[in-house]
Amino acid sequence: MTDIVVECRLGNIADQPDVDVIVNAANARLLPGSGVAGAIHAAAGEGLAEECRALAPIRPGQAVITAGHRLPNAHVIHCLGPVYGVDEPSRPLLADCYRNALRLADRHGLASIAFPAISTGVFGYPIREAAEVAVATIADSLSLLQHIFKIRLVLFSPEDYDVFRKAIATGLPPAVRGS
Ligand code: AR6
Repeated sequence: MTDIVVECRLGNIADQPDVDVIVNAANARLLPGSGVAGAIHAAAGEGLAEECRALAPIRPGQAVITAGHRLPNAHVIHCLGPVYGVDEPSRPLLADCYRNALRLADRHGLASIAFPAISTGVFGYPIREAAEVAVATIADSLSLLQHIFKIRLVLFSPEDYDVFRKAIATGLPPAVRGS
């Protein structure tokens, strides 16, 4: 295990130029869509949707990797989060997204990764529960990672940022917490 930092940022997932890979809160068919997926595909250009076509469909909890195309990041990892109240049990499916994305990035030798709050928009997952699952899954995954040294959680609203910041403060040891 490297010395890993887990940090929280308020901002746009498609504007994280200093990380190797950003995570997309995708739909099963890996089409552009709205929210995170819309922002990532708009910034990446049509080449991303073309590359995605061969990898779709994906299942809830699954993660697949593509190039970043016109994004400043080398790669995008696409995760399908659970639709809250529909894809059950939702907690392990959401945890699978974070675990599988971290393992996939690490297997590709990537050093830094940024996640949005998967499933908490169109898919309706309550933000507090989602933050707890994200942080607990990251905490459980840390000892397995060989290459990743920076894990960033990117939140779109000050309220969501606050929720994730508190989840990090209670769910991770001080040595791992970034600013
Ligand atoms: N950067 C960071 N976070 C964002 C951004 C952004 N640019 N835009 C929205 N969020 P969502 P889901 C926040 O709906 O719930 C799409 O149509 C947002 O406030 O993007 O997993 C796909 O095609 C929320 O907290 O993802 C799928 O059909 C969180 O990111 C479906 O929505 C996730 O919101 C996926 O739904």
